[in-house]
Amino acid sequence: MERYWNAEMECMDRDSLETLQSYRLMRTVRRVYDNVPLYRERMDAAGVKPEDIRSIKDLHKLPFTYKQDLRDTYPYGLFAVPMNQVVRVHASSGTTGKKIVVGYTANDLDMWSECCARALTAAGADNTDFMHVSYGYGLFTGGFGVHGGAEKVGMTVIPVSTGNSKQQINVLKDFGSTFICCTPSYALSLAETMAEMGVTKDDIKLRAGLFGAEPWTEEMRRDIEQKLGIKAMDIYGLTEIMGPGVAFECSEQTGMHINEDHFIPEIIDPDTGEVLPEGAQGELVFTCISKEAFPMLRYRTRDIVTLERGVCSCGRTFVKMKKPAGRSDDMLIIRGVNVFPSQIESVLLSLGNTAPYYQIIVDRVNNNDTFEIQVEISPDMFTDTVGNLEEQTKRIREAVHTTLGIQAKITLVEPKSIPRAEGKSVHVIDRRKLH
Ligand code: DLL
Repeated sequence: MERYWNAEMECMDRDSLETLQSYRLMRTVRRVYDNVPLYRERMDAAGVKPEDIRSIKDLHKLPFTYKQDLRDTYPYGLFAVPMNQVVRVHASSGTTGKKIVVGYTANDLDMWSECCARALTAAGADNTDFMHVSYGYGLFTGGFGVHGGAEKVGMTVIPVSTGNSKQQINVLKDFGSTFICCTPSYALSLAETMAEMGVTKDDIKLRAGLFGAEPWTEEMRRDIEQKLGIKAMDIYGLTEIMGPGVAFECSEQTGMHINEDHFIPEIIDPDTGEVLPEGAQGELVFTCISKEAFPMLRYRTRDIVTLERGVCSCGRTFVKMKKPAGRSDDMLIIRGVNVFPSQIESVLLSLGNTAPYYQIIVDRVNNNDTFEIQVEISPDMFTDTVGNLEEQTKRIREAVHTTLGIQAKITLVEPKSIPRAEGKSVHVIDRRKLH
């Protein structure tokens, strides 16, 4: 039987939900207009006053907010409460290496935990479960986000964080973890380590897991389920809106329910900004209607998705989003880390000695992302000694690692070997076939 954390909200009839959304939207718009200069300037420029927003039908009148706005107001310029009410910040990387920073009041953290508790309950968790959290604890929202939800549910939380897979397997075994949260690729990597250690799925008690933070396919789901002997569920979220728990899967597993009492989704044409009709694929835009410290209005997520309305067989009335079909910008997620081609470009350019031609080749081998950067050397370097070329390769490798925090294979290639583009350059070859 389907279980809910908060049946009153999760199964609310549409009319009541829209009334609640309208009320919360009006309140949020008034508050950000009064407290955040950027929203006030944007709304003034668009000729929209808080009193023009009387229901969710007026949402389209509000201007969009973009990732660039978070960079321009770095670090705290979009916060809507005084800093003495902010009890936590999180951050994620952006194109320039400068992070984007978000904040939470105590009420915001409670709401976040509530959203993650809904996700965990939908995945079958309860207070008898042991929750192994292998998302990173730190500025990344993954670890702390699901941790809060698990505590709310009353699970016994084991905050392992990332890394040291062998030790993770020992903890899984010895502490009796029944639930796990990590990226789907890390789940498979753990399965591989388990096999190397001679530990079988019968030696552990895991029964389910909640995976997200990166795109993953149905094939990957089956692989995880089979190798770990568990039920694998999807969870979606992004730093700017809250972190994990913005949307979550139910037993039907045909999309993720968006916590619509807190976040209003819209689908727009990424090129024109026009709101698209029900069922169309486009860019997902979110408006936060209950957050205090960091309520984003019409935030452009860049994720390309389809929304599906109608009552789900699980009984929830919240709209469902299909698994994201890609991003409308050029951000790559490699081993769970956000990577922008422009970051690599600036590393290469800052080191000199190479031509400004490079190609990023990403693939997935044995369920692990591979990441290669082919860099064209300048003609004068072509005649250089092998030792010098090796030295150059090492410098690039180290600089890329310092900037991105992940290792790349660096391959120097001959002058003119990278294809010159006639229109936009193609810097990324992503062979992972995730969609
Ligand atoms: O990845 C938050 C999170 C943590 C979600 C743990 C789920 C679990 P960011 O680092 O800001 O936040 O990255 C957000 O990751 O816009 C999507 O492109 C992608 N993403 C997140 N969840 C999923 C998912 C966290 N389930 C960006 N499926 C988002 C596909 C996902 N893509």
